Amino acid sequence: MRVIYSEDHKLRDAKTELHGGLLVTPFEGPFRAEWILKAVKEAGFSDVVAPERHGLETALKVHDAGYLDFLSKAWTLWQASGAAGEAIPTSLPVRRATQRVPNDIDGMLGYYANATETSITGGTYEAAVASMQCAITGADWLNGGNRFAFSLCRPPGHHAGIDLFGGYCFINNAAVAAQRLLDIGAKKVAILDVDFHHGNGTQDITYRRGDIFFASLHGEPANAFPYFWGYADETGEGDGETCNANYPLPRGTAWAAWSAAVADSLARIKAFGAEAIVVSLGVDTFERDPISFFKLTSDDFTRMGALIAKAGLPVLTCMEGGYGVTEIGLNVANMLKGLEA
Ligand code: SP5
Ligand code: ZN
Repeated sequence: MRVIYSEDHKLRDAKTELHGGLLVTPFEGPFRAEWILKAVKEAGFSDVVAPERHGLETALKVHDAGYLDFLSKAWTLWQASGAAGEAIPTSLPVRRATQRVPNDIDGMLGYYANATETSITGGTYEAAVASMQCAITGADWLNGGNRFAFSLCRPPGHHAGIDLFGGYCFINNAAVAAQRLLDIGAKKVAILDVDFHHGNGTQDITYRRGDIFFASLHGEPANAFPYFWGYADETGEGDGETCNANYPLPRGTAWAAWSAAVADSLARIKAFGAEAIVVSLGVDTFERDPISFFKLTSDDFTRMGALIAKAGLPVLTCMEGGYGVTEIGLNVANMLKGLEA
């Protein structure tokens, strides 16, 4: 399995996350990619390469152009506004508000946010672009006839919508990878999101499309971030009708119920006719994750990989969440080992 990794993830090193009423050190930091890289190398995945450079051509097919432009200049505008800290959205265009992009950076931040825990900092955009390039390079590796690739994306992407950032995400790496697979020859692909949190950004991007099947297993929205997306009755619209499958699961969900849901999602993906699967891999389903409530063990991640591989399709794994404990590295390595077993 080829691993695609960029040192540029380190450019995303926010000092603040709004959590529990305080500005804390973010759960999503550079140490995550370092722990994961170390563990996958120790597990024998030694084919680690840097991503190819790519511009925004593919990203522009899944994101709004004004949004990407905003991301590219948000930090500069924020600094010019004289603010002392990192850029945090405060005013959002909620129910019945006028949906119009403000000129003021404080207003723009709210317009383009779907959550306010995530600060934008200097280097965030550059790191997000490098993360996206890892995803594209992984898609190209599959297109070269290889069955597996692991894009060690950081920052993660699955909460980034068409024109929305939040949940530690800015550019939707998995959606860009799926778009790339379509652009280079696939007719239909699937994104299987096994992060603890609903992939609301990915769902936003794919919801009206018939060429990408999106399945997400996650903490039930009534009790888990992102709260306002991820119910089972969100099944797709227009061309994407029936192409969206949500599996909201309760507190304490462990392997038995989790694996039954993933087996169902894989059957749907096969029936859809996907030619490849992009896995949004969050290991925040781990029993000791600090912000989540599932109960998967480290061995369950090996089983997860094996179960996904059994679908018989090429698999591009893109890194999403997983926090706090060094086992995030082991859990990722286990999933990749399970895929190859
Ligand atoms: C990529 C990814 O995993 N993003 C997750 C972003 C979650 N951010 C907000 C989480 C709020 C969680 N509150 C948990 C309370 C635990 N006691
Ligand atoms: Zn997550």
